[in-house]
Amino acid sequence: MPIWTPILKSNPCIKKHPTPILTAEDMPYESNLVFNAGVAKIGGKYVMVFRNDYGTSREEFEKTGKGFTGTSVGVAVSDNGIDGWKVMPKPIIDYRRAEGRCIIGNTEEKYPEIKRLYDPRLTLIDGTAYLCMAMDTKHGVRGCIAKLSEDLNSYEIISASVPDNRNMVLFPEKIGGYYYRLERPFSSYERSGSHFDLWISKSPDLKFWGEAQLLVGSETVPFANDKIGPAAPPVKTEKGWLTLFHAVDVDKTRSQSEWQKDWWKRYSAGIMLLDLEDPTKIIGISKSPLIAPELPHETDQGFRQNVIFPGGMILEESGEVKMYYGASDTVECVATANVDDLIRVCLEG
Ligand code: BMA
Repeated sequence: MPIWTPILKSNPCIKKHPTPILTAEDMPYESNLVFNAGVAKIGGKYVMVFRNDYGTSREEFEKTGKGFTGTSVGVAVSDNGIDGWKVMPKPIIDYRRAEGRCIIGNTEEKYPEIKRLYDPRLTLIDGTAYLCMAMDTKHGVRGCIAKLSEDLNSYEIISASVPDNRNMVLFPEKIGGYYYRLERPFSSYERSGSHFDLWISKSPDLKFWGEAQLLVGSETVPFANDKIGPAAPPVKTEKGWLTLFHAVDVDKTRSQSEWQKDWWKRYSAGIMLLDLEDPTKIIGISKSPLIAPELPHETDQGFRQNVIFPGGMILEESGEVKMYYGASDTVECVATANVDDLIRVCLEG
């Protein structure tokens, strides 16, 4: 890999689990890459909903340029949120590229334009589990919200944004009578390049969304020179809503043609604290990365390199926070930290 400058390091309060916690080897069905999962605690168990790309490998991709033949969304359950993940025998969604449609997942009647659903985030609201997913359609990328069935076997889409929008996450409860979500539209017409920002909007019923506001502009994040976006659904603390975001910097030492040929982006994660009563107000935001790509499976071994993409965050009663992230678009990992340290990082920058 090229040497990236500046070198980014995770905040010292972060403890990374040394090895990935879920990989293609754990799958009972076709799988090459298991990553970008959403995680929530449901009925005392840890439920992980993950993305699974299949049909090629990095070696084959590099040699022949042959891409993946499908993307599915699967579910795994664990007692402790770290190991012992039991993967459910079938995915809940399965998109086959050759057929151009989902062969599992009952969505086509309502949304005939769907091509692919991926990067699930999971939020429990009043006992119901909701998935937010990126939804590729024939006319652009949409962000959708779906209800996950209690048996974790099926889902029903209840709303979808206009294109282009992605990386939606829901807050786990209503605030002042409204549901809130963080989202990342791709505002590429007025802003050249991919300087995409993080937005917030609200809804009375999870279907109709409005009063959208810019929450964080990508130019204000010192460790992003490209786009940013929401990561895991926020968790409630005494001091405010704690939420991760991803931040992308590109290797500006390389020419545009080199960028197009190779992978030239680096993804790290930051964290911020939002006002409990008015989450459109930022109380504090980290000025340096909270989680940066450092371990071999984060920097060198995967399908992509230097990608940390968090999708799940759980605050335990002990004050430990588990943060789940896809690494290198290849494996799923976890890091932990103490909630007070995370709040301090937001307040001190
Ligand atoms: C984003 C999404 C993610 C992916 C990341 C890094 O734009 O496509 O699914 O993990 O890029 O490749």
